[in-house]
Amino acid sequence: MERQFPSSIGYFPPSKGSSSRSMRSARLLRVARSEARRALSSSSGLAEENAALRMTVAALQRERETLLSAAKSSGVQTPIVSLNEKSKFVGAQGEFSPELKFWYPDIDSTPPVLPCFRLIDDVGLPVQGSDAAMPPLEQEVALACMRTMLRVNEFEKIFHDAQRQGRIPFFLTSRGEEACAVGSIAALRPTDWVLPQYREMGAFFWRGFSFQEVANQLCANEKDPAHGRQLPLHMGSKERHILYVKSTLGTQCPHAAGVAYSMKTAGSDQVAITYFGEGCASEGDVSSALNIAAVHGCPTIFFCRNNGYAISTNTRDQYVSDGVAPRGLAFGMPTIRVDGNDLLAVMAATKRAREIATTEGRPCLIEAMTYRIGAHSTSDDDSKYRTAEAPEAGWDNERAYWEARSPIIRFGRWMQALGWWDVAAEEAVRKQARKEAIASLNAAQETARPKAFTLFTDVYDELPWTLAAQHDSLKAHLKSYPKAYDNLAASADL
Ligand SMILES: Cc1ncc(C[n+]2csc(CCOP(=O)(O)OP(=O)(O)O)c2C)c(N)n1
Ligand SMILES: [Mg+2]
Repeated sequence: MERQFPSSIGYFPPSKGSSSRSMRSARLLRVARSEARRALSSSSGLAEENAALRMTVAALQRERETLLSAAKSSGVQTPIVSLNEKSKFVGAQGEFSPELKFWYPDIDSTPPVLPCFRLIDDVGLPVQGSDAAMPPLEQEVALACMRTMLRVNEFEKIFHDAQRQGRIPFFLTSRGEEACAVGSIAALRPTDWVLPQYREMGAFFWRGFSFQEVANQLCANEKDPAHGRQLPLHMGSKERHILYVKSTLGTQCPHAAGVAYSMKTAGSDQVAITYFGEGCASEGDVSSALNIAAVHGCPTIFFCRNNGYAISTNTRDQYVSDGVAPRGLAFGMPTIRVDGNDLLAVMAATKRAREIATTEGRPCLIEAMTYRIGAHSTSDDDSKYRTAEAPEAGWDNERAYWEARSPIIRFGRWMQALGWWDVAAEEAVRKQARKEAIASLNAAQETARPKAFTLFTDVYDELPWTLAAQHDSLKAHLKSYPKAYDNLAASADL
């Protein structure tokens, strides 16, 4: 079993002057961990794993309450949940901070290593000092975020397997990075423009894409609005204010500056958000986009998902700087680094970025630190290059370490502490999503292929002579070999 119990669960520093209390804490934690380990070792599925994790969280919470009341009665200021000393993300390591601070290059003197903003720790407990920046999140919105992350997760599992079975040609997952897309899109307005890279399924689902719509696109059937002419996952929707995914890395970024500029000149208060990976950030287009957006005060949110890898390239072969954030500062825009596996921090940072973009009329950069759990795509074998060592002792490998810190687990624990979430709720959402995903795959595969004539539509009002010649040639070809193209039987439409 790959999933491991987080060995570093809970950050309860020994409280000053109270060794017996800290010894009791340590003992309680040891017991909780061993209970959970026992449950996990006999676990055969997600429900058991979740139950085990939650058992420990409950123990941690009980202990936390005991510490709190002891501190209160003795009048001692006891740090309850300390900040994790340093982040261990592949792409940049620095201190964590609960302060929602965008660094202004024109005002602040910036530290050599930017801190990483987080509100909840690795076990989903609010970090000390997080109250001020905690976004006011209603239960309904929190539930919607959780459901969306889970639905992304389940949908992606089914379609990843479908690719392995040869049912679709290509797929990639956002496993482990769900909070980047969901936390940021939930902080924006439905009319703000989105210019995705390709790992932002959460943004599509949040904006109302159904499983069936995505399945139609993946299966390239006649219900796909792009008539199967795009690579799988390269979708978009004008009504939902999402521009099409483009394969040419980085091109979304200058477009985002342009879209935001047009919103500004039209007097609209819409903003544009563009997502890009740390690998994509090496494209010249990204630097051009950052500069032009800063110079022209375009209300653009540049959202960099730093997940440690660009296909097989580890970040240490991508840059030697402190991650990607310094580039925002260099081009003159307010910049923040955020724990991308903390949905609450991502949401708070994006909300603030939107405020800055609209009220100060300038772009912002958010560098969200995360980890790519899956392979780059189904065309990739990550066993060839993934770092074997975990960033902390006690873990099988790097991937296992990060899987245990997945945004779904962390946010789930945070919700559970509020009484908003439990194992049964999670299982119900997962089960329903799996059912829906399988049904959407089957329905999409049973739907007819696009008509052959759609190869020539939607770009030119009148076909140029070059395409007209290709049209005639295809028509003749299909007529000569009708049996070879039975799924293009509609050649008569040409
Ligand atoms: C201009 C361009 N160069 C190279 C590629 C091939 N390519 C596709 S994805 C990718 C890696 C991108 O990594 P990153 O931006 O970190 O995003 P991630 O896949 O990690 O989410 C590369 C090199 C491309 N699609 N476009
Ligand atoms: Mg990457």
